[in-house]
Amino acid sequence: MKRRVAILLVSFSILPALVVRCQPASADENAQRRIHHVAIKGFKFDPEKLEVEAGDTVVWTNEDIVPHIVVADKFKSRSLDQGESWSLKTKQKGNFSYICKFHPTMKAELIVN
Ligand SMILES: [Cu+2]
Repeated sequence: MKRRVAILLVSFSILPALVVRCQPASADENAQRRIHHVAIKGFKFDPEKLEVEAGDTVVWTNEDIVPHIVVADKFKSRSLDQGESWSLKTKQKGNFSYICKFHPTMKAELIVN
């Protein structure tokens, strides 16, 4: 009986280690590294200045209770309610200043290298 308990204990301690090793491969980690997040909260973009590589994706998420719209010369989101996100896959290199269409004092910059 004691031996059976010991075997159970050993298998329970090995199991989590095996589960951790079975996590998705590094390809997923690379994909995640190329997604950048901008929070919209307190009537500010956070970060206000973001540098990415061409081909990266930027995701804006509105955490305010009022809607916001991300607008630059080259891109524009739909109206984002609280909790909603909008993503942009960057193609063109350059510096893109953007604002919120509803609140033009909200200013930020996206730099695509
Ligand atoms: Cu706004």
